[in-house]
Amino acid sequence: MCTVCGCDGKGQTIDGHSHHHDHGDDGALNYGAGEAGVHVPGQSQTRLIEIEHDILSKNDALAAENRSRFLQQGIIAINMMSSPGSGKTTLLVETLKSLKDRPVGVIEGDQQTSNDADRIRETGAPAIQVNTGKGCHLDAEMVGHAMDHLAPEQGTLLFIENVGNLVCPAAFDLGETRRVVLASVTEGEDKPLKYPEMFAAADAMVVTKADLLPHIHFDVELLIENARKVQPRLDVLTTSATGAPGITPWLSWLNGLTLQFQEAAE
Ligand SMILES: Nc1nc2c(ncn2[C@@H]2O[C@H](COP(=O)(O)OP(=O)(O)OP(=O)(O)O)[C@@H](O)[C@H]2O)c(=O)[nH]1
Ligand SMILES: [Mg+2]
Repeated sequence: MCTVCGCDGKGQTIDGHSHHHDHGDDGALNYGAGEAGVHVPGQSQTRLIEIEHDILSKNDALAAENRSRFLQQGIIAINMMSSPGSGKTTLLVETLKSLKDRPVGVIEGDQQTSNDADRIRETGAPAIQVNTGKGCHLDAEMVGHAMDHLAPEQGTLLFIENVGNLVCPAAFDLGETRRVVLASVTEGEDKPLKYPEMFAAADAMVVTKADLLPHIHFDVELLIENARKVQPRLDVLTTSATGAPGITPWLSWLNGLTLQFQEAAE
């Protein structure tokens, strides 16, 4: 029996009240065990599924609009996601410095401040900041509005830096061409297992801050192994935006993607 709430470990209390958590073999209280995969006090699992379906279906319709707009304009849109401080903006700044010969644009998502868009504009690249307030992720509508303001030219390589968060951005399709998750070497090898939705939804993982490897205990191979447990086809690019090994693997990946799209358009 659960010593915290008195339930029988299968979601039933001894007085018959239903709970939305289960107990795993490891004894963890699992609030994601219900049909909705999430717990909100006072809401049934059925209601939560209805709410999620309602929100995500509206988002999916707007994401489809973004996707066809990207296709029509030959725009490659990269949705970049990670926990706060993994190095998204720093990687983008270094990337943009290397991509002076092609049209680029950046949509920056943060709860508050224009710090990141300011950093991007210093490279000369056009950027628009989206502040989500209490929101913890970008959604397709925000990206559509940002596109209206940014008005990227035909063939733009568009980077979308999502709000620093390893959970919520994974659920929201933005209409992007590819999803990229960043994982820095200071975060721990177990992040793909702890936040599987994010890694399962990604096309590529950029391992960042690899210049720090000589100074810390971190097993890159174990991180990759864990990530491929949740997404076996994940591309992996190990980088540092501030030292060795540099960002060449990431730039090559972007080039490969561009060639793929150019060939498909011909
Ligand atoms: N050593 C090292 N530090 C880095 C590297 N990339 C970023 N940093 C540092 O990590 C910190 C966070 O970097 P940001 O690029 O702002 O991270 P972010 O993911 O954009 O952060 P949020 O937008 O707040 O989620 C800064 O102090 C950077 O200087 C790297 O390759 N190596
Ligand atoms: Mg940033």
